[in-house]
Amino acid sequence: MASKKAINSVVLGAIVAVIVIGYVMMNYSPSGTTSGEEKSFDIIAFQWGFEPQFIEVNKGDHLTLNIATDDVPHGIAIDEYQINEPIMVEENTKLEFVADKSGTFEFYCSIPCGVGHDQQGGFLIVKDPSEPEQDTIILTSTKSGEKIIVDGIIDETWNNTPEAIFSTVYVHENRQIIAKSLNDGERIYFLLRWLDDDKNSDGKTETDRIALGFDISGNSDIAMGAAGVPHVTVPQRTIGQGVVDIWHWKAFDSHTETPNVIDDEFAGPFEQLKDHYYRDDDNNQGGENDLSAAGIYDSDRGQWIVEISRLLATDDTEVPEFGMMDKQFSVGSEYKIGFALWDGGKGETAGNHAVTEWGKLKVD
Ligand SMILES: [Ca+2]
Ligand SMILES: [Ca+2]
Ligand SMILES: [Ca+2]
Ligand SMILES: [Ca+2]
Ligand SMILES: [Cu+2]
Repeated sequence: MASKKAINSVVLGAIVAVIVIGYVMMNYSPSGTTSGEEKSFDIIAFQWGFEPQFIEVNKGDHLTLNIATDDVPHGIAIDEYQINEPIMVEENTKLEFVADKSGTFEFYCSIPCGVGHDQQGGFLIVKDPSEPEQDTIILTSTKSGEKIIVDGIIDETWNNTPEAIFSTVYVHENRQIIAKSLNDGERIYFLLRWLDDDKNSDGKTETDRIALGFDISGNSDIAMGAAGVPHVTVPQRTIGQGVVDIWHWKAFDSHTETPNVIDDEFAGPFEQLKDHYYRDDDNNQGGENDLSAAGIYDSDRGQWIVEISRLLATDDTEVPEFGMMDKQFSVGSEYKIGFALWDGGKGETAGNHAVTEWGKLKVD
């Protein structure tokens, strides 16, 4: 049922894309003036999410949202657009409005519908074509013969390694992750630092965490894609229709009650993730945990310092139905890299976290 819907929306999306492209071509003018396009989306609300979860349009577009529920009554609210409408069983809720404000706006369920209600949300992303796109952040993994010890202590070699700063853009904005990378032709190393004023690593609060994501399918919507994904039915690591390798470090792991843990994970498309969430150590569906990591909290500066390492190439290259499981790296190539960050002291867990856009990892 659900996959049929997904297919229908893909087909519909393709038809819409053809129409839109045709429309754009017919109306193309060198001056770049647009009066906004007609864009229509079919959205399914369910316990507890919306599909699709990310709707991306341009400022000035005339939007039609056709929304239906798959189970119980829900609502849809977008505060910044003063929208709040019920979605009743076997009825179509039709919303028409002009996307006249640019930015990323959360939409959420406005009718209590069960335990996952608070997590039921998505994002309307309104781009302003006249604003220049933000430059892609490039992190270069420098070739080095020096040995790096993965212990959370900054080795001498790191001091001579260039850094790249990734800023979070969704849910919690402008948190900065200072990243460096080295490789020795066999292993890749990352040094990650970020400011955080409390060390949440004793299991008494939600835990501090960081995750790296590497786009595998090439079409993952947003780095880690994940902002606001309902946790109850779907772990937070969805990435639209994409497939992502995820390296997920936790200051404290509540499953094993151990500090300083990294999971070697994998996330597939939204509809499939429910059944195929892969986590090496407690839900093994094949594959090895190929990651090593260590984090130390620097209380003088109020920052986390985490070192992570993995072989450039692992043995986990295939899982049935999904293809590649671990992203494979080789010297001389470029990859999409993104980050997610949780501050446990602020109660952040599951989909409540900060994510960056995709940046680029260049392995030299
Ligand atoms: Ca070290
Ligand atoms: Ca914290
Ligand atoms: Ca692996
Ligand atoms: Ca993996
Ligand atoms: Cu709901």
